[in-house]
Amino acid sequence: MSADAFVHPDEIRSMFSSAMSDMYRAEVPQYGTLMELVSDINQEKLAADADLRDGLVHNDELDRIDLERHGAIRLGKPEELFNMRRLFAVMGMHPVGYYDLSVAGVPVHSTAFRPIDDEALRRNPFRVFTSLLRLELIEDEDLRTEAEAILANREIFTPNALKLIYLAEKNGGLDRVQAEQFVTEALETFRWHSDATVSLETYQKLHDAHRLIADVVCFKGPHINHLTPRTLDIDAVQRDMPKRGISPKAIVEGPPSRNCPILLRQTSFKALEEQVYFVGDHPKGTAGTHTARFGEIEQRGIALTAEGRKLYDGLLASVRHAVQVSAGGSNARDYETELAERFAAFPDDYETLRVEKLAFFRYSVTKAGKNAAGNVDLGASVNDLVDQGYLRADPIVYEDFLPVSAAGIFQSNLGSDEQKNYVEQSNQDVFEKCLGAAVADELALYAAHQQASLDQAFAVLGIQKN
Ligand code: OOG
Ligand code: NI
Repeated sequence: MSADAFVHPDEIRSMFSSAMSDMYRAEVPQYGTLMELVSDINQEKLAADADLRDGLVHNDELDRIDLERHGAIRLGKPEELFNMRRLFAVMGMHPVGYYDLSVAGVPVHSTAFRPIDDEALRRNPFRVFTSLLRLELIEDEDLRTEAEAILANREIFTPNALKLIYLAEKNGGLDRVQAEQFVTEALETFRWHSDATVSLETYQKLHDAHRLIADVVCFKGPHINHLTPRTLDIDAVQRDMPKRGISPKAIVEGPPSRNCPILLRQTSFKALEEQVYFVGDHPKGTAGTHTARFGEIEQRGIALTAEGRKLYDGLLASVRHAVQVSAGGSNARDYETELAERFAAFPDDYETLRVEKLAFFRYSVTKAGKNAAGNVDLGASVNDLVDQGYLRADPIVYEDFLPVSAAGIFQSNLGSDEQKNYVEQSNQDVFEKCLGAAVADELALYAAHQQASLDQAFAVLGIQKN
C-alpha cells in the first residue's frame, strides 16, 4: 500500500485525543465544567494581553490552546508498558524523559509519551504521563506475590487493538478504516470500569500497602485518571474554581507566578469517590468506593536549559525545605510568599534568560534581517544579530513534566497522609528494558530545536555558522 493511503499519525492522535476527551467528559462531568472555566479565562486573558496574543500567533500556538491537554495512566506490569509504547507510536507519540517518583514516596517510575517534532507538536500536542508500578517496593512478600498473580491474569488491550498495532508496524501505517477502528479499540484500554477484579478484602490489603497499588492492581485496565487543559492564567483558574463548585488542592505546583512563565505550573482538584463493585457473593458484587479520577490544569512556560533547570531545582528545594505545606493546606500562603521571594533570584525577562543561556528560544529572521540578507557582518554573534534587529527570539514552550510537581499531584489525590520514603533507588535501565526502548532526553530535544531554528535563520541571512 502506498504511504498516501495511510492516515498521518498526527491525525490519528487528534482523533484519539478528541474521542478520549468526549469519553472523559461523559464519565466525569466536572471535567466539562473545568474546560468551560479554562476557556472563559483564556478568552479574558487574550483580550486583555495583546503581547501574549501576538506571541502565540507568531508561534502558531493560538489555535492549539483549546486542543492542549495531557492525560495520565498507571500501568501494572512490564508487558503493559511495552505494548503501550507500541500503541502510542501509532499516534506519533514517543517516550520522552524518565521520572522517578519513588523518592517522593510514590512507588512508580514514569515517562511521557508525546509528539517530538515541532510540526507534530503544533498539530496536536496531546501527551500522556505514563507510570509503571514498582511492585518490588511492596515490602510484604506475600502481598507482592498476590499482586503479581492478579496482574499476570489481565490483558489491558483488546485483541483488535493488538492486531491493528501489529499491522501499523508491519505496513508502516493504517488506512482510514483501520485508523478509525484503532481509535475505538484503543479507547477501551483507558475506559473506567466500576467492576473490580478482586474481593474487597484483597483491595483493602493492597490499599493499606499504598492506595496507588490498589488503584493499579484491582481493576481491569489503566483508566485515564485525568485530562488536563492548558490555561493562560492558572492563578485566575485556581481562584475561580470554588465559584463553579470545584475545590482545588492547596497550592499551585511549580514556579511562582511571573512575567515570563517558565516550565510548568499545575493545580488539580480532588479525586472523585466512585461506586465500585468487588468480587463477592452478591450477583452484582460487593458494593464499595474507590477514588481514582481527578481534574487538573496546567500553564506552560519557556523550556529551561540545564543551567536554568539547576537554578530552578535549587530554588524550589530551598523553598520546600523552608516551608512544608501542611495536610490541610493551612499554611499555603506562607509557602506562596516563600516561593515568590526566593524565585526573585530567577531572572524574569526574556532578554536576560536568553543572554544568560537559562532558557531555549526559537530564532527567526525579521523583516529588517531579510532586507539585509547577504550583507550581514559574517562575524556577528547571535546576540549581535538580535541587537541589530535582524533576528527575533521567541520562547520555546516546555513540553514535559516536573517530578516534584508530579509527586505533589499524585499525593494530593491519594490523600496527603501517604508520604513514605522508599529506599530503593531510581532505575532508568530497568524502566527502559520494560519499555523496550530508550527514553528521549528532553534537554537534547530543546537544544536541537533551538539550533535548527538558528541554522535556518543563518541560511536566510546568508551567513554560515558552525
Ligand atoms: C500522574 C500524576 C502526574 C502531572 O501532570 O504531573 C501528572 C498520576 O497521578 O497518575 O499527571
Ligand atoms: Ni497531570
